[in-house]
Parts: sequence; C-alpha cells; structure tokens
Amino acid sequence: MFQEQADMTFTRVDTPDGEILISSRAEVLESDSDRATRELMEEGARNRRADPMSLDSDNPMNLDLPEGPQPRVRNRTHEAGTRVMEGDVEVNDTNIHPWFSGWEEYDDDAGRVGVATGDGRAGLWETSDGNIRVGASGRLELFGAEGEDDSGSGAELQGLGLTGDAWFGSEGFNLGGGATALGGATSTGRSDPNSSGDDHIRYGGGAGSGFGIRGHWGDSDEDGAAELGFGFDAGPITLDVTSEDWAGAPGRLWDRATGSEP
Ligand SMILES: [Ca+2]
Ligand SMILES: [Ca+2]
Repeated sequence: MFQEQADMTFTRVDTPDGEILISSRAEVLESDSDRATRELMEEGARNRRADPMSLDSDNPMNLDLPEGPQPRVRNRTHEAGTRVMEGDVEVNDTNIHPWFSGWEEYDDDAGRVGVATGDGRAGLWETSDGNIRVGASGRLELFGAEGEDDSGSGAELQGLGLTGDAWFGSEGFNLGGGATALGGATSTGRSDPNSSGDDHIRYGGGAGSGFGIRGHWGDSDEDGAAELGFGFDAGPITLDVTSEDWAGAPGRLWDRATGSEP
C-alpha cells in the first residue's frame, strides 16, 4: 500500500493593475523509503557523470560495491549443525567449493557424522583450523564419521568412500587418493599447549586400496613447537605420526608403554 501526503499552499498576489491572482502549490511530502530511493538514484547519476564508462549491467546504479565476487557466508567446514539434503557450489575469488550432504551432523569441536556426502575444493582456501591450503581435494562417501577429543585422540570410520588430495598448506601436504569399501582409523597422543613434547599417532586399515603420502608441520596447539611428521596410505593401511620433539619421542613412548608417563 502506498501512502502519500501533500502540503497545499495558496498565495494571493495583487498586481499593479488591480487584479488579484491566486496561485496554488502542492508539495508532496516524501516518505523515508521514497527519500532513500531518490538519494540512491541521485548518487548513481553523480557516479555516472563522474565515470560514464564504468556503467555495467550488474551494477546499473553504479554504486560503490566492493571489488570482485563476495565470499558466501555459509561455509560447510566453518559451521556446526544438522544438514538434510543440501548442496551448493560456492565460488569466491580464491576457490571453488562444490558440496552436498544427504544428512550430516557437523560440529567443529566434536567431529561429524554423515550419510551420502560429497565435498570438493580447488584453489586456495582456509580450513576450519585456520590453515591455508592451495591445490585440490575431494571426497565422496556413502557413510563417514570422525571425532577427536582435545588431546588429539579419536576415531574415524568410512563406508564406500572415494578420496583424492593434491594440496600443499601451512600445516603440511597431502598427495594421493583411494577407494574404501569399509575402513577405519584410530588416533592417540597428546596435544598440550603447555608442553613442547607432544606426540601423535594415527593408524588404521580396512577393505580398500589407496596410495598417498603426507607431510605434517603444523602447530595445532599453538605452543610455538611444530608437530613434525609424515604419513602414508599403502593399500589398505594408513598411518600418520607426528612429534614436537623427535629426539625425546623414544623415551616418552617407553614411559607410555610402561605406564610411567609423567
Ligand atoms: Ca604442545
Ligand atoms: Ca605444537
């Protein structure tokens, strides 16, 4: 519904010839939204006068929009919650990210569980941990679950999955791919920001085949001591080992095995 108000003004004018003229003038009172629209159009007109060549069909008003395509707010790896039958291809100025979820429960801290999931990345992107990666990675799976506690101990399970990675990042690199009918891995270790002697091991296997090599040099507990290590997939076997202090690792492993860990 559109409402308009007007002020009417009547003016009497006595001419030198003795005539009396009555003039009337109607002034339409502008609503807030009308004023905003008028100001927008005036700004567009000013900009077009200042730079006539800059007019384009995406921005006919020629307003001062930020440069380039804008990243979408919704980002699957940065948002906790439940998703049922969702999918999209997100594109921003550094990467393309196609994904779909049949059903998925995702939590940045606790982990995720999903049925029918596809997730791809290509370009340059930031992970939910704040690491920067360049390259490509992809994953298609009918069932997948993974979880990890604060210490870095956790478990993962995958059923009917395909993965591929070719990326280099601030926390390591990953090159390889594989197909899994049913596979799982478990991890144990310590991740303590008050200790620069943490170790971590992840190992697993299953019915499947893949080949991959990985390097690790991230600092996930942000204590200034990088967790250096390596990993590989060979056929049905997967293994990753990292340590903040490889020289002291044998002693700590001995302490842990004998139950004398401090
Ligand atoms: Ca540490
Ligand atoms: Ca560290």
